[in-house]
Amino acid sequence: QPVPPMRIAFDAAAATLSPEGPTLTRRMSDLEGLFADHDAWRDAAEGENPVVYSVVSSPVPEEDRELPQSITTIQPGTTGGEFWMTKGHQHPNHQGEIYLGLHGAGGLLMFDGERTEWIDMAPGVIGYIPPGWAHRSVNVGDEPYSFLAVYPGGAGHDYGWVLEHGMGHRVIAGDSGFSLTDYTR
Ligand code: S6P
Ligand code: ZN
Repeated sequence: QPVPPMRIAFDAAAATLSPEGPTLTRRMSDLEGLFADHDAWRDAAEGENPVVYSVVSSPVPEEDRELPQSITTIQPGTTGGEFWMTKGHQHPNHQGEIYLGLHGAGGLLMFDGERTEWIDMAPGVIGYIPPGWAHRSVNVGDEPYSFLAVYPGGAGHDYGWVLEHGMGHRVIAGDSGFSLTDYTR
């Protein structure tokens, strides 16, 4: 059942969509297997269990031929020296997607199974994710990082692919910003 044409108010500064559809919140306990330092992850998950990121969606459904949108906000932080990030996923039927940076300093890490690409994301930057590239977002700053995603409704989310293959590199906090290290699972 396609949705009717609709007006969606988009507040880039507040990182909100209105009207709002489903909202997703991921806490540290939802992120098992992401961070290289498993003990640091478990301490954080069993301790304060902070919200690491949240995703608000417009009411456009994730259905074939629809074009949903969502805003992801990743809180600033590190676990075991790794910057906070999204789980990351592959679209099972290999469809493209765009991200538009809204607030803060982040990065778009992409991996096609062999090659890694990194795009510095800031307000006004569009990151293009081609079909077949798994993608993960990382907050490399000290304030919340937000971006708008626009993606094919039938794209789906394969999280297992990333747990199995990794993302090629990890994003590590350093004295001056961040660095990408080779992947060690
Ligand atoms: C959906 C799009 C984003 C992510 C969101 C959370 O195709 O790429 O809306 O779902 O950034 O990331 P993840 O990896 O937990 O779904
Ligand atoms: Zn996606």
